[in-house]
Amino acid sequence: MTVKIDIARFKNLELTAHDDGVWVVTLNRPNKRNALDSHSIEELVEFFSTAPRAGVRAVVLAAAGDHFCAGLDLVEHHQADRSPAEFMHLCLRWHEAFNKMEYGGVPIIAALKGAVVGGGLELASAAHIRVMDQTTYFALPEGQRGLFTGGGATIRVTDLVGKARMVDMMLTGRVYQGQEAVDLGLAQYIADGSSLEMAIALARKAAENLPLSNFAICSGVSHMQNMSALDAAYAEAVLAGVVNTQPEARARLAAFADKSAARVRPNS
Ligand code: 1HE
Repeated sequence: MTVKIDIARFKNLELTAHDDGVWVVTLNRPNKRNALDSHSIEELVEFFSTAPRAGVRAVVLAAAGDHFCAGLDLVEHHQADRSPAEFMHLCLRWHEAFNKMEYGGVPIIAALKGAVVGGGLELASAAHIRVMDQTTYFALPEGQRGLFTGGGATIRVTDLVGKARMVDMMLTGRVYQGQEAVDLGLAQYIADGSSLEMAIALARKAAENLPLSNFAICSGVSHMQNMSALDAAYAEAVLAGVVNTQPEARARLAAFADKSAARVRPNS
């Protein structure tokens, strides 16, 4: 069953669908440096809950303006004067959105620029591939603001950079940028020019894969990381049983067998 995404319902996200099934989802509050207010989070939940059933082949997560995302909307948070329970429930909505991204089975490529900080880094780290440009920098300024991460940084950013670097980033507000950020794993690619262009090219490449293969890649790896090695091996075998016998793969296997398919070669 394919559901339809009603683009007109989205205000803080701008959605553009391309013919090849690649959707560009743009955070669209540049005047607020794309800070995530509660409405933006609800739109992320809505889009990423629906995308896996709407024929979306890959997503580029982009941003309007010079900065990817400034994290939690601190002004809304200040004005709302939330209770502990209210903020806990808000954080659970962030987790709902970011888990839908990480476990939804649709490849998400983040096109980063400028500030990727606080909850903005939590959002970026829920994508499957991160592309930065020369202006991009990463930080977790929560500690300096009297706050703590609430959108999954303790899990996903720690996964990317390791516990010691994560704690250092939070304690000291350390900023990472340039090639060092790639070397640490905060991004997988650094573009000389536009990160958006590179992200779209990567999304197009991913979108050429069969959707069921991408589903397995973009949900299975994350689920298996949460399991014991024994259970992960079992789940991998079951998933491979489904994916590797899909009828849609027959033509690709036939092309390999008759030598018409491209071979894997080193980069020239
Ligand atoms: C914002 C926000 C925001 C900008 N919430 N409104 N995140 C932070 O601690 C990052 C806070 N922001 C910054 O450090 C800077 O704004 C930036 C480095 C991102 C950009 O600097 P700049 O000089 O380009 O912009 P600006 O002048 O600081 O801000 C421009 C406007 O964006 C201004 O609004 P205006 O109406 O006065 O024009 C700012 O108020 C607004 N703005 N950032 C609200 N974050 C689930 S827990 C997650 C925990 C967190 O994410 S804590 C947040 C960490």
